[in-house]
Amino acid sequence: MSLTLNFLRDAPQGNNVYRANPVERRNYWRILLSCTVLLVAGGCRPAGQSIAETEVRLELTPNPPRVGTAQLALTLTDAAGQPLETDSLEVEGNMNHAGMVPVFATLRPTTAGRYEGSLEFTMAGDWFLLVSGQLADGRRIDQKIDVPGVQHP
Ligand SMILES: [Cu+2]
Repeated sequence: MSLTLNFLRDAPQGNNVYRANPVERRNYWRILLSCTVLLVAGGCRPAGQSIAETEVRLELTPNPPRVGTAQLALTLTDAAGQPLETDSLEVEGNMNHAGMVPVFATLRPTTAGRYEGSLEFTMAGDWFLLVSGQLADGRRIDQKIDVPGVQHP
């Protein structure tokens, strides 16, 4: 653990940070369900509102990424820079071509708003990661992070 953290701290700042984009949600059942729960709790936010306010930063080790096991460190904050906390985040890794078997990872919180785990890049090329989770207040996290140019080992 400490080895990984040291490696991340020593990495050049800004050079291994990947930006995320909100994912358009197509699962209306879940929207309906979460809105129902929120209505019971006293209010329903428009679907997607929270997603635009989310700031996601991903650090990958090694950097640049290459085929094999990658350490993921993801920080999740709101528009005001406050950490967003949840028990776990799910990551699905996929590539920009058809017929690829996706890979999965579960990220666990280390400090407030920071989540870590590992993922297996199974092929060189352009990848993207779909990050999903649910905050304690019911808001969902659905973000896409492009990870282009995963190198041969
Ligand atoms: Cu592939």
